[in-house]
Amino acid sequence: MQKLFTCWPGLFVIILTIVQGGALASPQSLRARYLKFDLPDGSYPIASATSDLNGDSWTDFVIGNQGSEDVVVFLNENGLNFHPQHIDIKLRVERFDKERTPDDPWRYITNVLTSDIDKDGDQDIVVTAGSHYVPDQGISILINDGNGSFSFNPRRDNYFIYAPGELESYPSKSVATDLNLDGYPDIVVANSNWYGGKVSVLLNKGDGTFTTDLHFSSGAIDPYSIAAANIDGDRLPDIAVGHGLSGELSLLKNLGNDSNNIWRGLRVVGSPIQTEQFIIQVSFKQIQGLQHPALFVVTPSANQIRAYFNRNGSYSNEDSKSYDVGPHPYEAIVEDFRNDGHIGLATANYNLNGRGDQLSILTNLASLTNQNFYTLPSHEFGKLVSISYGSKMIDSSSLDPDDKEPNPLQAFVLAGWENQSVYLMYGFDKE
Ligand SMILES: [Ca+2]
Ligand SMILES: [Ca+2]
Ligand SMILES: [Ca+2]
Ligand SMILES: [Ca+2]
Repeated sequence: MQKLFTCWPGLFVIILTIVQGGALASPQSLRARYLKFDLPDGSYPIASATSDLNGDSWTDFVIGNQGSEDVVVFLNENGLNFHPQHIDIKLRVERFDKERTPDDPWRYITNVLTSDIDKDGDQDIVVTAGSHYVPDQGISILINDGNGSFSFNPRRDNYFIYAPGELESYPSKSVATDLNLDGYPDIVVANSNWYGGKVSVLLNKGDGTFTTDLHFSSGAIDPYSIAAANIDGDRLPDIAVGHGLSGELSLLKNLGNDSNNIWRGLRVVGSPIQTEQFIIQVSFKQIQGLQHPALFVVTPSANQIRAYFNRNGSYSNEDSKSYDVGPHPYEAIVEDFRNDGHIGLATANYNLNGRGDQLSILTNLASLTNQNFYTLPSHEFGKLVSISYGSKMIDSSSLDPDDKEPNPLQAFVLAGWENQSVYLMYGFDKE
């Protein structure tokens, strides 16, 4: 069981120097409040997702623990209390009928996402897990019983990925999207691999189970991150893949169904874009005034996020823009944080060389205005690796009215890998 700490008055103020590039107007370091949830030793939270899991309109959140190979669902009670439920997805004992010894290699959870897999109206959880060293890698499905409790059967609800000819690959990120337009979300998995490049597709059979034997070229070496959106206006969702080792960004067109209604697969289109950086996350977002979604690419070592804009179904370096977001962004959220029609960008900045973990929020990408940094106190060297967003997450009615931000219910979930804690940051100062 976690302990819940309420940290008030929260964060102290640090004045940062203006980030390099000078494109942004006076970024500020301001104060936010946060709640901290300590996880058991050895958890190493690596991934997060937000969704209303029990239909009460309050945003709940999910944490995937890399070390302990379990998922923690935090149900949100009226924005005031968060009730953790641990779901163990360990496989080796079940699958090999033997006890795990301390020397046995673990699978590592790499990603969690929510999607209504069985189309019953409740958001389910898709867990991606694996490592270079074990054969048990792939996808675990946690089905929501409707009130935020999840059933998981290690024998029935695990799907293993063995891309043919792929040595030492492991699934790093996944995305859920309905590839064959049958109404059921399918899953596309990036298989990180320094010697090859494959994505695997799990087609949803419609009953919450999947076919697993579909693998496609990702277009470059080491597919690490993945996102889905329709980039060419043909109704079919397509796939973007960000590569780690090769730093290339590729697009996979969804070929749709044939005349017998059999899905035809994914095919790389065009040449990959070379970023020369490890691409840790890709995500699509439809932006006002643009016909097709923009593609946002996170490269931690570049200290920035790059957006690629779609022209006639393709993306290029020439039609892209960089946003300075502070040191070492590890994951980003692109969202209309103020519900005012303006898309913003928030990043979890990984504490590198003792510079402090930060949440960076830029509330208006178009005008490059209102950029603020919220830095965790120096004793919270969490190494933030994941960020998620909830628009109705915290009841901050007790805050000083002078401090209230435009959207007082919003909060960000930040996973602190190193100190095995999760932070909910909220209550952002007015600009
Ligand atoms: Ca809820
Ligand atoms: Ca469901
Ligand atoms: Ca489908
Ligand atoms: Ca398409």
